[in-house]
Amino acid sequence: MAGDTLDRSRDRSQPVAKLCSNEQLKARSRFLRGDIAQGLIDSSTRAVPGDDTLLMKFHGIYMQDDRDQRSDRQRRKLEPNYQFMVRLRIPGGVLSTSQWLGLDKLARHFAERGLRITTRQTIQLHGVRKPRLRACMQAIRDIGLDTIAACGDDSRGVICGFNVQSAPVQRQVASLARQTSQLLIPRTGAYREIWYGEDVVYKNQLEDPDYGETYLPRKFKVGFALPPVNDIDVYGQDVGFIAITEGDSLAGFNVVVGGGMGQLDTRDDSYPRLAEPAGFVAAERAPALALAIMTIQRDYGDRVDRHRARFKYTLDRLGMDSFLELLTQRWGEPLQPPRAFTFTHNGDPQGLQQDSEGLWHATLEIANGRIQGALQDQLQGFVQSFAGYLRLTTNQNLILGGIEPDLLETSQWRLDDLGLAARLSPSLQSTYSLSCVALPTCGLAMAEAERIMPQLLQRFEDSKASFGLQDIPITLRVTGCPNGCARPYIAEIGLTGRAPNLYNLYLGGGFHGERLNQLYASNVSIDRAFELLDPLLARFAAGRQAGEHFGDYLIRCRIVQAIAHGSDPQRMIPVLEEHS
Ligand code: SRM
Ligand code: SF4
Repeated sequence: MAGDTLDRSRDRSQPVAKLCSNEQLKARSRFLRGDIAQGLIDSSTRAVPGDDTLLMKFHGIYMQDDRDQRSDRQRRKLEPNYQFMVRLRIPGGVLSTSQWLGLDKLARHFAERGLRITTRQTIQLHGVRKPRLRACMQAIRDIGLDTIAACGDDSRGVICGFNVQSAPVQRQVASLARQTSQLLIPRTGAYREIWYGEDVVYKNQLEDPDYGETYLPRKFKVGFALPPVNDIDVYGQDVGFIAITEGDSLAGFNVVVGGGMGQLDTRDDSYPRLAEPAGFVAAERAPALALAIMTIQRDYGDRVDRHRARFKYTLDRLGMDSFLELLTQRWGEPLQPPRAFTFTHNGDPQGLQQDSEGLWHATLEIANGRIQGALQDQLQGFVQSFAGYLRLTTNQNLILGGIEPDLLETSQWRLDDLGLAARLSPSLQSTYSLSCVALPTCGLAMAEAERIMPQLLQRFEDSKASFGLQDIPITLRVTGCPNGCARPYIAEIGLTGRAPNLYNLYLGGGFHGERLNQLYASNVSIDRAFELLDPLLARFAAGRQAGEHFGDYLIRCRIVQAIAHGSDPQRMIPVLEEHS
């Protein structure tokens, strides 16, 4: 077992005095307790103190305020409209119908803006108020779910792709994703103590042995993909497991390491990076391997400069060879060489799919993952007498899974009756488009994303159609800031917010999520972005080779330069045709 050979000591080369403030806070938090419990009962404010907002992230909770109301409330000398975003932990995104109905109920009761499916296939509730937070967390527990480590410097929600070709392999991989999540979550009793009111005794060093008192230097993300579908963007994960099958059984996983999207536009030494192959591991050992890699990041990650703390930077600093040596020491043997596989796309399946055991799965398109108003009611109505299960996708859609063949027709009628049937056949382009939450809740947003996506998508579809490209999927992703929550740097077209209605335009990502895009123009309005895109779409329509994707065309014609898995920021200087 990898866990037996782990060196649990933090890298002592980083002097405590120099550690960034988050590190000091974690160290004195008594395993994530801080003063959260006291802050919750302070009725003089709807906020919690600054330190506790950071610690609450480990519990899956973010303090936010409604940014649409900020200046008005400031003028009226009112405190910001503080509220909390609660992010659930749903490894692999699978929910039972009763869990769905439970979430639906508690979203109506505790939150505003319904349910939000995220790009890591979980649910977020926005707008929960402080006096009701504890009751909300208990209601989540009562439906068999939790929010532990959904945010914070720990292993985040473990994601798992979806592939109907082999149902047994799908089940096995999904189960390993759940096991990995279970193995990597913090063990601290703080969560049960604060939210459930349990009497848990603070156990000092033994409370969270795999993490230690300062947890990880930064968030850590693990995902499982099932080729030929790269729906989870496995190269964007800190650790990605790519299922390798032999016939109808799972042989194991190729392991890729060091992916990540977030960057700061103000720092040249911050960059998105694609994960690189590290080797192959037998299926049942994947969770332990994820833990072994996580402990390398725990011990070697940068705890002084938080902006360089993600595992991708640790890996670049150590070098792949040294990382593999370290891993061999902790793992007890080298990983086997990676095996052959192919990815063909990275979106969700459209409409109805039948799996290898005959069960049907219906993908419902959920624009930007937001489920509220009439849609929330329609889904509630459907799920009330649905015999299958629900699967959230990393493209923010909802799959009605496990429909028995003899119930398919009835399910289709019911979808039709409830006004949901059109969601089975969304436009091709919407299947390949993604945006992050951004305004009004995200405190880091500099521009709109979710709220402008419907108009932007329509405009892009019109543009494509005017060049006869309506049947060609192009991955399009929009985020409200450079953090990249909709993984924009892997898209063929990425727009990342810089200021109200100003975006950086990135072009040339790989359609299968295998290549980063390049900065093509900075600080452009949406109108200007279309002025730049239209001539490129026209050239693509005229000069496209059979089956060629937009991103590949831009590379072939040297409109942008290819960067593969590389991470060298010097190589990110684009070959610009035009600057704005
Ligand atoms: Fe994210 C921070 C929303 C997936 C990179 N992300 C945030 C926060 C919590 C803002 C904050 O720190 O105050 C956003 C909350 C907005 C809101 O109002 O709900 C936020 N991130 C989201 C979600 C909800 C986007 C969505 O529209 O679905 C996704 C929730 C995932 C989940 O269920 O766990 C989400 N975030 C991602 C992804 C995609 C992924 O993981 O596959 C990324 C890029 C991959 C990566 O991590 O490199 C991502 N989020 C970030 C970053 C940049 C991290 C970095 O390395 O620099 C931040 C900022 C930070 O951590 O400092 C961030
Ligand atoms: Fe917020 Fe930026 Fe993430 Fe969008 S990309 S949700 S604006 S942090």
